[in-house]
Amino acid sequence: MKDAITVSVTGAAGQIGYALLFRIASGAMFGPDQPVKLRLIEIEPGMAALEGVIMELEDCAFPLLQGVHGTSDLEDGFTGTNWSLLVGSVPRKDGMERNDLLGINGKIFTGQGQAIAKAAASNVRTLVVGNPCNTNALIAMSNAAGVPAEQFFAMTRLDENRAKSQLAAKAGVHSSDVTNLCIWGNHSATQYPDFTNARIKGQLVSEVISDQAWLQGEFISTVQKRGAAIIKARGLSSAASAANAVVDTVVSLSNETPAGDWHSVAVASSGAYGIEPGLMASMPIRTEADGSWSVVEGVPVDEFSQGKIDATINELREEREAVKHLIPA
Ligand code: NAX
Repeated sequence: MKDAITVSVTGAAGQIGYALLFRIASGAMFGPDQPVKLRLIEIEPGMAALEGVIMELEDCAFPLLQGVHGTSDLEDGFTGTNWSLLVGSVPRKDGMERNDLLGINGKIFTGQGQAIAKAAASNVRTLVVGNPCNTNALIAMSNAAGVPAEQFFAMTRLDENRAKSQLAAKAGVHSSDVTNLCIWGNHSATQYPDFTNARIKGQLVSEVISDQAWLQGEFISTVQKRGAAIIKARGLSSAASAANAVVDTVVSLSNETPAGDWHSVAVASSGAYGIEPGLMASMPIRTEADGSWSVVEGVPVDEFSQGKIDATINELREEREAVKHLIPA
């Protein structure tokens, strides 16, 4: 039997938590022979609901689940963790400006970054889901003294999956036939789903879908606004698909990327593609068999794409400016 992987999840009693924890415990994230331990973190008002979630996890009698611990104490929650999944944050309310949200949620991620640095395993990887996830990840990373920047990520995989399914529907193929789909920049309405390099059954999308106006217009806006469309239809924000994207992200960061392909996740830029170093920006990423990752080099960026990338990177710069008081020099 392998040693268990410890996974900490914040906001564990929330919607995404409820769709995510059971998949981690069932083996969907780390495979059918990898035991896991869960450390679930909530704020005090969420602790009663978390007790219920823990009872349900126990009632599943999952063969791979070696322990569940619920807490509202950050250091306790991140003790010995190998993967910290930062899902919890405060939702945007009526009348709240974007900068208010950045400030309120930003403060959560300073404390979490510090606690991860203090309590987690040295190999801990952190994936931020709670919005605005790129900038929250930047704050957590900047406050986690001693934890290497390459161990922090923010999630754009839901956007990648949404883009793949839109292209597949247009081309009349299965979503698994769509590869090389990169989301550039911020997980927000400025994100750029790059159709110019995406492939359908190995062929460039433009060779399969001739409707350039759709690609440059409706395709991009459908992906950018999909979250809002789900809120409108369901009355609640996407949760099961978000949880699925968390599973996909961790799987892709833990296993070798198929030859020639890439996956999307926001990482701390080291200057590739002219993206300002330090910003947490989504890019095309490759993972090696040993779990190390790198930015895929040489992906062509045409004039149209560059304009879209500039806009989303600019938004990330503005977000960083709004929270600069939370980022230690
Ligand atoms: P919920 O409101 O259902 O759950 C959030 C949970 O977090 C609550 O139980 C709350 O008590 C807890 N929480 C709040 N502050 C906390 C803190 N400081 N420490 C620990 N727990 C805390 O939201 P849910 O639908 O689960 O969404 C969670 C986050 O994911 C939101 O910020 C949401 O915007 C974001 N999303 C990000 C996506 C992405 O692709 N990156 C897509 C889905 C989702 O919109």
